[in-house]
Amino acid sequence: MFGFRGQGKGLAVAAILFATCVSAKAGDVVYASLGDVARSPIGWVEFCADNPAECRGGATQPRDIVMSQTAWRDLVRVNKWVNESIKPMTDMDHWGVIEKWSLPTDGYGDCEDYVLLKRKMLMDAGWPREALLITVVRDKKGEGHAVLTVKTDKGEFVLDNQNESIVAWTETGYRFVKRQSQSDPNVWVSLGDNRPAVSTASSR
Ligand SMILES: *[C@@H]1O[C@H](CO)[C@@H](O)[C@H](O)[C@H]1NC(C)=O
Ligand SMILES: CC(=O)N[C@H]1CO[C@H](CO)[C@@H](O)[C@@H]1O
Repeated sequence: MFGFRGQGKGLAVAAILFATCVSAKAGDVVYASLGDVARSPIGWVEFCADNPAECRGGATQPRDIVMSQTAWRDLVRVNKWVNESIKPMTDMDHWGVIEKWSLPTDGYGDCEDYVLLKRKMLMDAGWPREALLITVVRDKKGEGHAVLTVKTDKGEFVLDNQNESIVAWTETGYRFVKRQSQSDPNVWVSLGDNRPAVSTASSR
C-alpha cells in the first residue's frame, strides 16, 4: 500500500472518474440517450481478456426469461448464496488497483464481482445470457454501483449485493446508467440519465 501514498491525489481523481462501486463522489456525467451505444465500463475489457468464456457470444436475438415459480426460486437461491458466500473487499484492498473486474474465486469481491458470479452461475444453470445484463447504476448517494438485471416476461429484476431482496428495477431508487445489450454482451447501451424514471431501464 505504501507505493500508492504519493499518488493519492491522482488515484482519488481516477476513482471518481472510473470506479464502479467504490467511487467517492459522482461527477455530473452526461450520458447519451436511451439505447445509444455506450463505452464499456472500466474493467470489462480486461475481464474478458482474462475470462474469454464469460464474454463469448456474438450477436443473437434478445431473449427474456419466462418467470415461473421455479425460476424465481433459482434466482433467489443464487442471489442469496453469492451474497452470503462472498465477502466484500474493495478492489484497492484486494488487488491494489482502483478497479478490477474478476470472478471472486478466492471468496472476496466488490459489487461487480458479485454480479459476475451470479451471472456465471445462472448461465451455468442454463439461463440465457441475453436475459442477464450487467448494469451500471448510481445509487441514492450518486455513487457508482453494479447490479445484475434479469429481463423477464414479468418485468426487469435487479440482483444486488446491497439488497437481500430481489426487486423490480423501479423499486431500487437507482439511476440507471448503462448495461449490456441483450443482443451482444460486449456492446453496452446507455440507459439515459435525464429521462423520467419510468422509462430508463427498458432499452435493449
Ligand atoms: C431493497 O429491497 C427492498 C424490499 O425488500 C426495497 O424496498 C428497497 O427499495 C430495495 N433497495 C434497493 C436499493 O434496491
Ligand atoms: C445484501 C445482502 O443480502 N447482504 C447479505 C449477504 O450475505 C451476508 C452474509 O450472510 C450478509 O451479512 C449480508 O447482509
